[in-house]
Amino acid sequence: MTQMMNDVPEHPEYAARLIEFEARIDRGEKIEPDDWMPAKFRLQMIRLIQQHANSELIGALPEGTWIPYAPNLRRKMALTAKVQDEVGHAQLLYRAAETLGKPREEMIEELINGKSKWSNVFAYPAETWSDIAIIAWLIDAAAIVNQTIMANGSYGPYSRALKRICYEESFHMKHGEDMIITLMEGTEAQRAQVQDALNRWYWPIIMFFGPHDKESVHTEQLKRWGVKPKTNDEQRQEFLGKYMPRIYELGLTVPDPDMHYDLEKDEWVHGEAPWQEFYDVINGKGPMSEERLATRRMAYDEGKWVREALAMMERLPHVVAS
Ligand code: FAQ
Repeated sequence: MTQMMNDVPEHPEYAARLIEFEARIDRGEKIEPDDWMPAKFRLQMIRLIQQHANSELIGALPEGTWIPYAPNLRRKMALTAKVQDEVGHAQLLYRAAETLGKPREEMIEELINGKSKWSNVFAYPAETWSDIAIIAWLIDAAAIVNQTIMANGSYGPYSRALKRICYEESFHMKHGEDMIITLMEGTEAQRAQVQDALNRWYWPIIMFFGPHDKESVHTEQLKRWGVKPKTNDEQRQEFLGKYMPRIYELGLTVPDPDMHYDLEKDEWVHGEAPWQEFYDVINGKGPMSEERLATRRMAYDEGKWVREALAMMERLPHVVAS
């Protein structure tokens, strides 16, 4: 399917249609599934939304593993609801990608066969309960910064899915912040555990926003087509501007000797992230990459009978009706 879509020839009146398409984007109009769009736009949107959907699905795993170990019933219920939301986000996003013509089944198969990407942050282990607090606070915060920006993008179904997702992510982030505050108000050992978790998650979160603009492959085109209103570096800056003060206020530090606030530039300056590690991780060589995919594969195999039963019901509508 992907190969076939790559080979789609552009329409003979391509140049004129492209001018009208870009003019619509400049006027702030949304592009809808039945509208004309360049084949490259369609492929970019499928790539982007598919990767995002994969990330929500895989992103449920580090937190899901901790549900049995939550310290009390209130935390357990909140974490269960959050994990359920993340899986729901994946379903919304696969649905948005399907509007562009790629079947969900194909996307799931590409995910479990390691052929498509998912966010770097979920290829790391969640070692302690404080990791769960950092994920819910800072990874959700980073996701909100990114998704609030992308929700203003030009593809209608993706933009609308993101608006809904952002409401739920805001709850998650508040829940994460509450967990962090509770731990920071606790014992010395609890504070040390949070700092240790932040030390391990800091660089993956810095790299969550993607490579620097000068290294980014897709930003220029995505920006031109109104899909990505702000660049990777601009999004990273927005995150640092909002959350570095909060990190310091809570008495935490980051493992980055170059981190400082530049008064002249009026922005936070961070050190160079371990970018080779980033490229290894997004190409399937993260510490938990294999294990995450193995878990998804197992869930896919165990769900086979449900998919088969649903397919059979679709073929026999009178059975459902009776
Ligand atoms: N991880 O040229 P660019 C969440 C890849 S949802 C992995 O800058 P682009 C919710 C990129 O795909 C998290 N790969 O490309 C949650 C490209 O590879 P390709 C996911 C990355 O597309 C919270 C190559 O590097 N969010 O967290 C990453 O503009 C808590 C070159 O990069 C989204 O997907 C990365 N971090 O990428 C769930 C939002 N960054 O395709 C559970 C939508 C870059 O050429 C618990 N996506 N790559 O092989 C975006 O906003 C953008 O795609 C970026 C940048 C920011 C990911």
